[in-house]
Formats: sequence, C-alpha cells, structure tokens
Amino acid sequence: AQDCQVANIQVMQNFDRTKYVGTWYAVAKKDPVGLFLRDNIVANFAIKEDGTMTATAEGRVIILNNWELCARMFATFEDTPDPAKFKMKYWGAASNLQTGDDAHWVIDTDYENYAVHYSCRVIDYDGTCLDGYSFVFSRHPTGLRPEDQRIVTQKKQDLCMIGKYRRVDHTGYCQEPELPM
Ligand code: DAO
Repeated sequence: AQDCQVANIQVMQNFDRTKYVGTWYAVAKKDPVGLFLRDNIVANFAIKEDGTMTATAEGRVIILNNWELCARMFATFEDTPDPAKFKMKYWGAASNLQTGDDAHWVIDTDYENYAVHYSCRVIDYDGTCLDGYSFVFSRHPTGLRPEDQRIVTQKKQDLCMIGKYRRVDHTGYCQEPELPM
C-alpha cells in the first residue's frame, strides 16, 4: 500500500499453510525496537493434528549484558478471518528469552523459494506502523534466487520498509556441533 496504512497492506491471497511447512532461512530482516534475533535465524513451520500452525525458530541473540547465545524459540499461531494473518504467541526454551504476542502476516510466498513476513507491533495515530519487523525468508540458506529478488524488493516497498532491512548472515553459529565418531 503506497499510503503506508497498516490496514491497507496486501497479504498473500489464498494462503495455504500446508505448503508453507518446513524450513525457512531468514536472509533479510527489518528489526523492531529492541531487536531480539540477530542472525543465523532459521524457522521451521508445522501443522498440528487440529490444523493449527506452529513454529520453532532459532537464532543468535544477545541478552542481558552482552551475553551471546543461540535462542531456541517456540510459537503457536491463532487463526484470524484472513488466512494469511495470524496472531503469534512465542516463548523461549529458556526463561531468560523473550516472550510475546505479535501479529504474523504472510505478505507473499511461492512456497518453494521465498516468503515475505510482516508484523506491526505498534500502529501510530495516523494508521502507519510505528514499530514493526519483517523477515525475508528463503528455502535456501544461500539466499534468494535472482528471479525472486525483484518480487521481494517490490514487497519491501509495499510494506514501507524499503531501505530498512539488513542482511541476516548464516555462519553456522546455531548448528549442532558435530559429534566425534
Ligand atoms: O527479532 O526482534 C525480533 C522480533 C522477533 C521475535 C519473535 C521471534 C520468535 C518466534 C519466531 C517464529 C517464526 C518467525
């Protein structure tokens, strides 16, 4: 939406959660105020037997006084009348991690290569987003395919977040260490 009204943001039409399951690597992120997940962010979406969507996610975080660790997070998604708009409850595997209740919108995805996520935490008096975050996800840890980059750039523009994203590195920080044979 050119007017940057949160209420006018277009989300994925006919979002199919069954095609969205599995692993997504965050390759770019627009941070909220007080960012939590830094890099090495990998999300894994699943569907429970009752049809509700869940996710686990991990990523490098810095908590308290510059304590760096790999956070393991859990999320459950509450459905809304729009199939691409969810309410997300999230919490950490350890109690010193962030918990919260965020909007979770799927803006666009081809299910097989890229996805653009959006969450506005605070809507300003004029209807624009005062504090929000957004993930660009890829099925490939190496990044987006060139043919998907044009679409993703357009979506960043539509979200009024163009120029506010940073690259999310994948260095293996959150990978399980190899066990010796
Ligand atoms: O990193 O500052 C931030 C905002 C993200 C907080 C929520 C992360 C935990 C749940 C992620 C699940 C799927 C994207």
